[in-house]
Amino acid sequence: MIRYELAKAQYAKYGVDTDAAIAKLKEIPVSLHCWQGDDVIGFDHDGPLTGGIQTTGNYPGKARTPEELMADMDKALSLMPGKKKLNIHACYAIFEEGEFVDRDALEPKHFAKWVEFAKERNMGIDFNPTFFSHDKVKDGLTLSSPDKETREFWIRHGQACVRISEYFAKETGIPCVMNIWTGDGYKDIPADRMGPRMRYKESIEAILSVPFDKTLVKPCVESKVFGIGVEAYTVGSAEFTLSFAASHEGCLPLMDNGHYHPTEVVSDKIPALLCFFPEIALHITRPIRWDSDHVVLFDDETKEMAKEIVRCDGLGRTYMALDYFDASINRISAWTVGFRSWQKALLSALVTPNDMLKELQDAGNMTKLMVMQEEMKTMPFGDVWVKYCEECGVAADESWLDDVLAYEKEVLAVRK
Ligand SMILES: [Mn+2]
Repeated sequence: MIRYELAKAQYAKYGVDTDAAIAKLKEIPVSLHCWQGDDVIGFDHDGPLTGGIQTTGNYPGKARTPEELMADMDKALSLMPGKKKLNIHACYAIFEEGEFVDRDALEPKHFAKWVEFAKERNMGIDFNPTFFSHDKVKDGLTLSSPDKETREFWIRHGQACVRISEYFAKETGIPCVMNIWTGDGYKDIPADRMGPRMRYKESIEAILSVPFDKTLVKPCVESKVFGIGVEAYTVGSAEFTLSFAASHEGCLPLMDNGHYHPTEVVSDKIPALLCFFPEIALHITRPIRWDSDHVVLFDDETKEMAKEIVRCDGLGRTYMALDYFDASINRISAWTVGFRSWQKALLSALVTPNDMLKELQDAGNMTKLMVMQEEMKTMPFGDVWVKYCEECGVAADESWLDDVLAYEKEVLAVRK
C-alpha cells in the first residue's frame, strides 16, 4: 500500500490523520432503505403507489416477495463498506400464509422476520409508518383529514408503529428512528391552510401520546414542499414540522434534501438545526429539478452535507438514512452506488482539515481559505477510499458491478 502511505503523509501535512478517519467511519451507522428494491410497493396491498411520490422506469427483476427483497438487499449489503442499519416501511409487514391485518392493527410479530434479518447481520432497524398507497387515504389526506374516522384510522396506525419501533429497539439493542411523513395536501389553492395543520398537529400528538421509552424510539417529523398532484399546498411544510419538533420534547426534525425548493440546500440547514436540537435526522437523496429521488452520487451537495455533519461534530447527533428509488436501472446497483457515495462523502469530510480551514475563516483570511479549499479537491482521496474498502472487505473499485451483473443473470432475470 505505497499509495496509501503517500496519501497519508500528504494529509498529515495539514493535520489530518487518515487512519483515525477510517476507524471513525467504520463506527457510523447509515440506514439503508428497503424500498429501493421493489419501487416502494411493499407486501400489504395490490394498489398503486400514492402520496405524491412516483418511481419511474421498469427495469426487470424487481423483488416481489420478502425472500426476494431480503436476498437482493443481502447482495447489495455485501458490496458496501461501513456500518449499516435497516430502514423499513410499515407496508413491508410480513404476514403468514392467508393472514392479513390492516395497518391500524399491525403488531410486532408482523415484523419478526425483519428483526431476524437485522439481528443476523448486526443491524439496528429504523421504521416508517406508511401513510400512502392505501384506500383509507381520503381525498389525498390522512392525519389531517377533516373526516374523523379517517384521522383515527391513521392515528391508530401511527400508534401501532410506535409499539413496533420500540420492539425493534429492544430486540436489536439499538434505538429505532421512527419517521412520520405524510403526503397530505391539495392540488390547488386551498381555502383553509391552517385547519389541516391544526388537525395534523393534534394527530401527531395523539400518535406520540402512547407510552414509549424515548431512549429507544426516536420519533421524527419529515417536511415536504410539494408532491405529484399535491402541488399547491402541503400540510407538513418545513415550518410546520420544524416548529412541531422544536415544541415537542423528544421529537426530531427530519430533513430530506429532496423536500425543499431547488435553490435551498440542506447542507446549510444542518448547522442551523444543530444549534438548537440535541439530535436531528436526515433523508439523503438526489433531487433533479424536483423531488425525483435519483440515486445519491458523490456530488458537491452530498459532500457538503457530510462536511457539515463532521465539522459540527454532529456525527453522534445525526441519524442518517438513504431515501431514493430508481426503477430504471439495476436496483441492487442503485442501492450500492448510493450507499457507497454517502460513505465516500463521509470519508471525504473526515479527511478534510476542518480545524485549519476554520482558523483561516476566523482569522478573516478568506484569500488563503479559498486557495486551501480548492487544494483539498485534488488531494489523493481515492487512495484513502481504497484503504477503507480493503479494511471493510469490499471491492474499492467498480469491479463490484460484475457481482451484481452475475446476480442479475442468475437470479433477477428468471423473475417473470
Ligand atoms: Mn424522505
